[in-house]
Amino acid sequence: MRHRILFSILSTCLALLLASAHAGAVTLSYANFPPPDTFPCVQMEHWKKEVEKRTDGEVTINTFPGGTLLGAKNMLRGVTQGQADIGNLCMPYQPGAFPLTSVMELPLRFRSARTASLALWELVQKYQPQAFDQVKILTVFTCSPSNLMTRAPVKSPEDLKGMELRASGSASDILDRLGATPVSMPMSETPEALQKGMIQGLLSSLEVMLDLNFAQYCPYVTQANLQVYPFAVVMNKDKWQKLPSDVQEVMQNLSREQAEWTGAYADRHVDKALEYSRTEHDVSVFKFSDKERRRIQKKIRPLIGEWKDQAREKGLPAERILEDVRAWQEEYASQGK
Ligand code: 3IO
Repeated sequence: MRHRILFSILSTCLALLLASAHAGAVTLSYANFPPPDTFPCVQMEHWKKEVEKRTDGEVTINTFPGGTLLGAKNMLRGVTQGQADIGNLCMPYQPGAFPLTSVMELPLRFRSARTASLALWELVQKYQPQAFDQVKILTVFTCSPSNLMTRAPVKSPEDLKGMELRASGSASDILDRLGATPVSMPMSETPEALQKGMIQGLLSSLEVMLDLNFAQYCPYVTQANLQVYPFAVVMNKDKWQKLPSDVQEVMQNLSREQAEWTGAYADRHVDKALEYSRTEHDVSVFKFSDKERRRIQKKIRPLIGEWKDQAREKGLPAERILEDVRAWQEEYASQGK
């Protein structure tokens, strides 16, 4: 009798121990730099939900939006050093640090974030960029094609002359070629700069008109499709290698799907933000004529050649990379835009 009671107590303890060891066996922190409502954080919450669901509760992801764990510019270093297990970084915030994937920042005229995100995903699979050697890439994506959000109307490149506009990476070079005065900073610093009048607008994807309420400060939008901003979600390598293989598999299988989901979400959200800007803030949306577009392309096209020279100097097969990116662009654009 005593033995039976003892046995049942012991086996209950064992069962509880196993259950608690299973539930939340792996807990990971995920750092992000912009506020929670922005698309990089929406994709983070989507990924968290999918991973938790697909691992049956074996994994718990704790998310830290708004730069509460790591900021925009120290994301890669912070994840490499283990201050966060996972982090979302925007490559153009560290010009020169990503000589291969910076091809995505060029004025290649992607027409959607979905297409650009899938092209970037293919790019990192095929070329395994060295800049990410110290981390594991979980997924990649881009924002939707960038346009101008300004305090004053921009109807031709001449209107940009001397205008202080916020951008980052190649987007700043593009603004420079068009005669504007680029001010480089991460998106997370832009709301304050706009509020204080330090800048007269920005070059980025339009969903921030809604998510960061830039419609309040920028009554003018000029659709120009100048470039996209590429992002990468990276994980500390040691933490990755210590994950159970079933969890690694879930994350691996989610990588491309997540890139596509995020791109499609970003594109949808731009449409919603434009509708909001027009109806709630009476924002004027202007589109350059074909003639203006050709003049602009001519001014900024040399950036592609300059990227090639820099990439070649670093020993990269620049020509082949560009050809591949253009082929993926065409392939994925043919599925939608
Ligand atoms: C972006 C970055 C953070 C939050 C929302 C965003 N929408 C577009 C971007 C692209 C970007 O990184 C930038 O700096 O324009």
